[in-house]
Amino acid sequence: MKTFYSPVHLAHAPAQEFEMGRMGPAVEVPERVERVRAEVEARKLGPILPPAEFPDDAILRIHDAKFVSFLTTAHADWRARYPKSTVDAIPSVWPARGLRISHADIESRLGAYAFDTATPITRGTWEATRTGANIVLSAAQCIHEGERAAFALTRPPGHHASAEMFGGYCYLNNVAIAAQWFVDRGLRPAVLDVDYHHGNGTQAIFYARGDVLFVSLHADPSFAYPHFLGFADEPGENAGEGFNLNLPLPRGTAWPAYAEALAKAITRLRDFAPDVLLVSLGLDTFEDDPICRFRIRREDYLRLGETLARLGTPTLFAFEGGYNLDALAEITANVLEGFASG
Ligand code: Q9C
Ligand code: ZN
Repeated sequence: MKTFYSPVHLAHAPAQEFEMGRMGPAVEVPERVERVRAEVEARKLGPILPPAEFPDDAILRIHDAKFVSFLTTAHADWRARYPKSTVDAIPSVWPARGLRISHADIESRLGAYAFDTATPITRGTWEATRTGANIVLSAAQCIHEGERAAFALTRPPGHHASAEMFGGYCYLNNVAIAAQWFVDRGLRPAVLDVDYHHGNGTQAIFYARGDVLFVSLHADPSFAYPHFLGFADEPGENAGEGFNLNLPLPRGTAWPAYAEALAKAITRLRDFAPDVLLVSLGLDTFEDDPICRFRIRREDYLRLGETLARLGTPTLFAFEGGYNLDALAEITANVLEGFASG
């Protein structure tokens, strides 16, 4: 399977994130993708290719134009506002209930567009994010041209970003952009999100639509990030009713229970019969992930890949979360290898 990759992601390297009441070390770091790239090479899983350039239109089919323009200048605006600051842009005030949304200055724009404090905007964030969209669209194009599968090795990740919100280490929703690109070519895509965290951005983008199915396996938001979306009672609305399926799981979930939920997801996917499957491939379900609480083991990721292959649908894998740097490359490659052999 082809892997699409660009070193431009290295430009997005936040040092710190604000969480648990303090500034702490960032976990969404460049080494994640560098390690996976090396493993794809070492295990000879296929060629590693640079992305093609795609115009902004594909992004603007999903994201609000003012939001995109905010992202392109946010870091420069932050520098202009705080010339002596040496830290990345992080919001510190939000238009919560009773307050008014304003986009007047960089502080109001950060508050209006962000939903957490863990997603800093650095000097290179936009460049890396924009290239990420090219990567996922290159993978989409290669599937459209007849490949059985492709791997978009992107960072920053995307599934927490909605039409006009960034957060959860995500700025643009890569998978949603690719799904819309397929819709615009007359295809019916489904998204399966296996990241530990609920893909609130992807769900929100397609919630009222029946032309894109969203299915997600994730830690129950009653104890896990993103806390405010991803519960079982979110079926979709209007034309989208019945086209959103959340399968929240308890802390400590290991492969047997995970495989049961996966079987439910697969049943729904089969019933929808998509032309193309987009997998939000988060690897933070791993037993030793530093910020998550599932117990999926190294060899289980081979089973995950094999199970997805049995659907027999052209499949785009888009890299999302996963933070154990010592295991990330192996478990990511296990999914791809399991798929290729399944
Ligand atoms: N104490 C992705 O995996 N903070 N984003 C979690 C846990 C933010 C995760 C708090 C996690 C974002 C793509
Ligand atoms: Zn995650």
